[in-house]
Amino acid sequence: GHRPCVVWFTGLSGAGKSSIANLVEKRLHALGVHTTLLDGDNVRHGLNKDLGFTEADRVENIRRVGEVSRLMVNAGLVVLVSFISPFRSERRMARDMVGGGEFCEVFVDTPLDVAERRDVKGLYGKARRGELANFTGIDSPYEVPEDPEIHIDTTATSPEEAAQQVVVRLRELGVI
Ligand code: GGZ
Repeated sequence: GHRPCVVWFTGLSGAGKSSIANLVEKRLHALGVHTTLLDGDNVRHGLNKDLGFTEADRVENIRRVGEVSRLMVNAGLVVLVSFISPFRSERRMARDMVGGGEFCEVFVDTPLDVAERRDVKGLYGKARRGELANFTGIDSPYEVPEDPEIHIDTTATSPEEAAQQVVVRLRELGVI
């Protein structure tokens, strides 16, 4: 069995949040845990397609994701959430919405220079050339989590190892 909760991944664009969240989901499925995954791909193209990347839109993005997460936790799921969620105040808002006992924050810690060097989608390049405004880490802030339940240093940890660390921690927290 398992206890419903939200596992909230935060970090820069290209930090590896979605890769790790997907691997965690596979491992949880193998353990018979019912999960759902919310990320930019399935939320920003649907529910939140009216929102961009201004500060106000990011806050509204996270507010809606927090509300949906709460509904899904109440439906009994382990909800994996993967958004940059750059502001401490909005992560706090999401935690308060869901209820602190059901919220597990995972900081996917990839230094800006590492994410920028990878630049898988070419977005950092565009931001540096001025073709993309308000890009997190370039001309929009990322506030580092102060007290996350899980802190992953991706410069020292493979995605598989990171997923394993999350699963171990969820076991320690009594989620699974
Ligand atoms: C940051 C942006 C931007 C700007 C487009 N700033 O690497 P990706 O492509 O797949 O992840 C990024 C994603 C971020 O959306 P989130 O909903 O996670 O952001 S937030 O929590 O701050 O609301 C990136 C892409 O969208 N992207 N423009 N200006 N990332």
